[in-house]
Amino acid sequence: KSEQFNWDDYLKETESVAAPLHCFRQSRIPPTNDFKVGMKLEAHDPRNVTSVCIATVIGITGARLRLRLDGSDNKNDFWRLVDSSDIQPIGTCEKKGGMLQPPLGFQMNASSWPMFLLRTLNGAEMAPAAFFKKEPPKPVPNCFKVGMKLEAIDRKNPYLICPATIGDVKGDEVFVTFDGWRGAFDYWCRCDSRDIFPVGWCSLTGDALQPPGNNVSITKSSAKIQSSPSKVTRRSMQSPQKSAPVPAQRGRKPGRGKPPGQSAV
Ligand code: MLY
Repeated sequence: KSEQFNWDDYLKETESVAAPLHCFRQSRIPPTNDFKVGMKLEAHDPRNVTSVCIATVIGITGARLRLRLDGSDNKNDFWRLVDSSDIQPIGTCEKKGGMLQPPLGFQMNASSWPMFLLRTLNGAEMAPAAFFKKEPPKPVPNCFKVGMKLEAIDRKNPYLICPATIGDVKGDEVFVTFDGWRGAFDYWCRCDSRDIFPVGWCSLTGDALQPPGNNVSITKSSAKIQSSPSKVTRRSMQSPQKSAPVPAQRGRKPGRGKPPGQSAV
């Protein structure tokens, strides 16, 4: 793809607005990521959240860390923001009177855990406490509105952050729909989820923002399309939206022109 994704153009094309910053549980200025690959820290086991384990930084992406629990396999890596409350410096668990646990799926015999832990921490490069940033406060109340745009983690491919639209709002929850995908990746989450970000987040953090998929018409109005040749090209790669433009968009999700069909993976 030669054409680079640009939020300003895209918001105009889709006649939509970005969800305001204060809706998100994210810092207005993204935290700096000082971590280095190989550093160790403590992390809550995503598959067993009450246990605190040793994790190693396997990769750095924007304000996020790719983490792997020591003693676990390489199939269960997970990603955390540097200001996530799920991660902390080594020593925190013990200071609080807790015990470090083997990860779910510990590859060795459980009885070898104490020795494994000792060996793991011996000579380890521990991430300094100053690298961990304070988690931002929860936004209250839920101020998202249907149709607002955002950047969201694809939970099925959690290394990906993608352009998304609020498809529904219920109480403290929002329905995150992925632009250009037929619904297979959409999910409900709390409005204070750390998996959703304001428009522009990736460009500020240096994380990679995926372009929208091309499986769903991204435009709201066919009248608009004729005004710009570049948009005709974009649209021609997609199945055309047959319905006439509906100003009120009742019962339709803006930016998602088609009802759910077969899912595109
Ligand atoms: N199944 C695809 C990835 C799809 C990603 C969809 N997201 C961006 C909403 C693959 O494995 O290539």
